[in-house]
Amino acid sequence: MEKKFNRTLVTAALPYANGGVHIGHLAGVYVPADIYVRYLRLKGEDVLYICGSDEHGVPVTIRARKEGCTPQEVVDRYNRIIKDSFEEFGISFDVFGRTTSETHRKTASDFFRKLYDKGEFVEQESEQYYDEEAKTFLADRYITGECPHCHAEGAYGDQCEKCGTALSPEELINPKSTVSGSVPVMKKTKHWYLPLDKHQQWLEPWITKDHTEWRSNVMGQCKSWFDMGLKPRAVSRDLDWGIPVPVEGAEGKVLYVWFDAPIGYISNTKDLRPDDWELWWKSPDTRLVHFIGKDNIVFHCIVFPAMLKAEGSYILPDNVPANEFLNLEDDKISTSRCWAVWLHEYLKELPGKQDVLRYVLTANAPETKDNNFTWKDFQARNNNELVAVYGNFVNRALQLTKKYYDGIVPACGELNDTDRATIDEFKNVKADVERLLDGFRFRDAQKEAMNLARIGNKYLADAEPWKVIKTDPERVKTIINLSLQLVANLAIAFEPFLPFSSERLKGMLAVDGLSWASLGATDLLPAGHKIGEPALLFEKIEDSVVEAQVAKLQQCKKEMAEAAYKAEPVKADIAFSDFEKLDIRVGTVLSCERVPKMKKLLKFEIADGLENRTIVSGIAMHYEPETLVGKQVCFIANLPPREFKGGLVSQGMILSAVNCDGTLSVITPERKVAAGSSVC
Ligand code: B3M
Ligand code: ZN
Repeated sequence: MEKKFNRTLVTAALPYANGGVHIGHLAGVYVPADIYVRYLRLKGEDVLYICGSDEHGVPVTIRARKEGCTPQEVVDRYNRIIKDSFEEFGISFDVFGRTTSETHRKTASDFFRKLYDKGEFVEQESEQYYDEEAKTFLADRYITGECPHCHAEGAYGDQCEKCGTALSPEELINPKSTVSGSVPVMKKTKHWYLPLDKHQQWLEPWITKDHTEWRSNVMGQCKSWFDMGLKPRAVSRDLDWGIPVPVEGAEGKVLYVWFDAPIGYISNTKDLRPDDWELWWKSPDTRLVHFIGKDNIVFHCIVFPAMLKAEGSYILPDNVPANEFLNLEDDKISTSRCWAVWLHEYLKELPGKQDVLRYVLTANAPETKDNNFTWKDFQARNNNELVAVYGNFVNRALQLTKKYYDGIVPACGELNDTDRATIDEFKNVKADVERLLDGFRFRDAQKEAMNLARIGNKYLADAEPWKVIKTDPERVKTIINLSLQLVANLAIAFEPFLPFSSERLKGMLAVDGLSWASLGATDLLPAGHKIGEPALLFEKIEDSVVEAQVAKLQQCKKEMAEAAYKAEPVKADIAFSDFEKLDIRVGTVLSCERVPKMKKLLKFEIADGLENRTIVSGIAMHYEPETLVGKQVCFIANLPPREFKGGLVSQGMILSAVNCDGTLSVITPERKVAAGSSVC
């Protein structure tokens, strides 16, 4: 039997307040959740959309240390930035709270204490790395050393970024504390553990038998955890940033961030609804849905439910529609490699285009597998779908209304076969979109909405009102009436997906009360109603705009790589007399051209203060030859001549710097010097 729910509590993962939010976050969590809650609200359902920033944990302390400020300053700043970005993208949270709030501190602390008093934790001592100079236990991320697998230096206590292997700090060779630089020692420490091994008994059937409707990616991850056997998880940490563990003898210990963060959903609900928050969290007729990214699955499907069950009075999630990851230009989104599109930057650089990004991210939503965002595809979807299909239909229908009827909706006359076929095609749109949205299939649902516009374009193309107006003006009234009804349907169907555009479109139609229930109807705009002024719903995006975005990404990535570049070890010493044997000179480039059939080579004529010389250099992939003419370069003058294919002889070697990304830059003197000057 279908469970009957009376309200839905939707949560979206609390973003860490140690950085901004990027398109990966938006696509993975906040846009799909927003579509879902907007849809439920339009249907008149009782729904709350809960979010906030996750302000504890080691990443915040690392950021603070790097920036030389306090963790509180870091989270204050990013809480603002994140909240503003979401608001501007129309992410319609009912509340956006903070895990540093007093409500949250008390809620999380009481929650821990209740589990503690009920005997739901096991206490365990273990050995952990301790920094004796800084007098602090070290979180995994604060320890670096040599990777035991690939032997790269600078691997972290939880992962080697070079080879990607997950590590535990004891595995690092020559570990070092990044706090003081000293060598850490092992020291005993006590922590509280949630015995997930005991919870497996009910967790496993609850997910694998009672929730077979969960997405396969979510189910797959849960099953693999179960197959490995759940293990107790520590819910406290030795750290000075977080919520103190509320038991005696726990000085210097705080709740593990993954223990307090999901409780943030509860405390933020409390702040929003102080009087009836329990109805939302404890009543079995409330449906709880968590929107998250795939890296959070274990916490939302296993750890948090175990916490809720152990507490005893809470409901459990009904569904956890987790998304996979979104890549950017075929590469993993990475903050540290500067490979991301930040929302606050997008808003500045492409103002007013929030719906375009919402559309593209939904069209490419990583619902079942990782997906890819490219600026070319962004442009194509805008130009070929939003502009050419949706915007074009709306514009034609509204312009024709203005032209023929001075903006007044004409009456619908008798329907012919084309009209009836068209109505048949779109009358099921409501049921189709609803079925898809109820099943968390947002990209297909949006496709369905776009299909309405395709139907509209086809209808106008078939009915040809611009021709018929000359022979049968009465007939055109019906065509325009039906087209306008379709436009009104589009405003409704797109409302959960593209809220800003639907608002504008309703303004153009001069209506505000189009309800979801009336989706599919053909009498939304009565005859005689005067519509507003038509304007373009979407604008074409030029090549230069997306090219600039790609260039910006490449540039930022390059600068980041340069800043992080670790130079090669220096070669063995040589005698000074050996160095003196090298004759390095400056020459002026007289001409420079590509060598036919040799795509790497450039042929130079160099003025060297003597008789000039020809030098062949393998830098053709890095320079347009004409840009080098007139420049001064440094070259080794006393190498034996080298012969290339086709009898080409090089009399020297041009010196270049090799950048960390492999690009070559010729070395030139800082001031112009006489051709042939020697370099010493
Ligand atoms: N802040 C991790 C993340 O942003 C974490 C989510 C908490 S949800 C309770 O991926
Ligand atoms: Zn490694």
